[in-house]
Amino acid sequence: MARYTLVVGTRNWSSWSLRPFVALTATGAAFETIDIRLRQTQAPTTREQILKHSPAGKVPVLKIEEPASSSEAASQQKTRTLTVWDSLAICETIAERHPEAGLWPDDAAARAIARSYACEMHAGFPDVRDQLSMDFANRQPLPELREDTKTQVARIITAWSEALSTYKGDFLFGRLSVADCMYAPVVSRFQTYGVEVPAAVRAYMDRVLALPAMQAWGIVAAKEVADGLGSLPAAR
Ligand SMILES: N[C@@H](CCC(=O)N[C@@H](CS)C(=O)NCC(=O)O)C(=O)O
Repeated sequence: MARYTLVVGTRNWSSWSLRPFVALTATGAAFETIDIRLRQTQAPTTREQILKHSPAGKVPVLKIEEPASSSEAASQQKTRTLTVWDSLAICETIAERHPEAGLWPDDAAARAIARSYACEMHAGFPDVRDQLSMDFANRQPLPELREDTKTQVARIITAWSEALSTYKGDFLFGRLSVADCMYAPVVSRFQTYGVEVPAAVRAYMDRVLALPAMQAWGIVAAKEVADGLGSLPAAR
């Protein structure tokens, strides 16, 4: 049996870390988390702490410890640890290792579109990240949005609406998929800043916010805020 350890950043801020946390929780597999405080400038700095887990120096990181292969075992190695970094790479790895969780749609065409959704989120929406930074446990007034931010917010709402009306399920592609995991931080951002959305999108957001992973994440984020950590927006 593999042993999973997910290394995450300050939960109130770390939008990238939330994505694989939602995916891994959805598989039902046991895992441990290591929480790293973002924005630590004194030793050990955030970067120094992350570098102990990943050469890329960014969270999230998934460590998978499992029995060594027969050739490795021949060289006396009983276990090996695979390190995976980048939120989308981790979600892909989780989906591949847990096909029973159905984290990609069964239908090939739907799967291609779901991948497009995930990648559009992964590579895009810089102004949403900048102006509506994740502040999971807090509620904030909506700032004056730049035109580019408004365009990106509108694109997200359209994309969600189209998927919900096409696939007619509780989540974007019917059951929970990597696409929902990738957008979970945006659900949190829209909730924090009270972004106005149509009723079907509001209902979708409520279902995402009710996921056990989102509830569990929120408890730790609220504790961070109460303890004085995570009270300034940082991660985008
Ligand atoms: N593309 C990466 C981005 C990860 C990223 O930027 N993570 C931020 C925190 S949310 C980080 O590790 N920052 C390091 C630092 O603050 O020193 C992913 O999807 O995982």
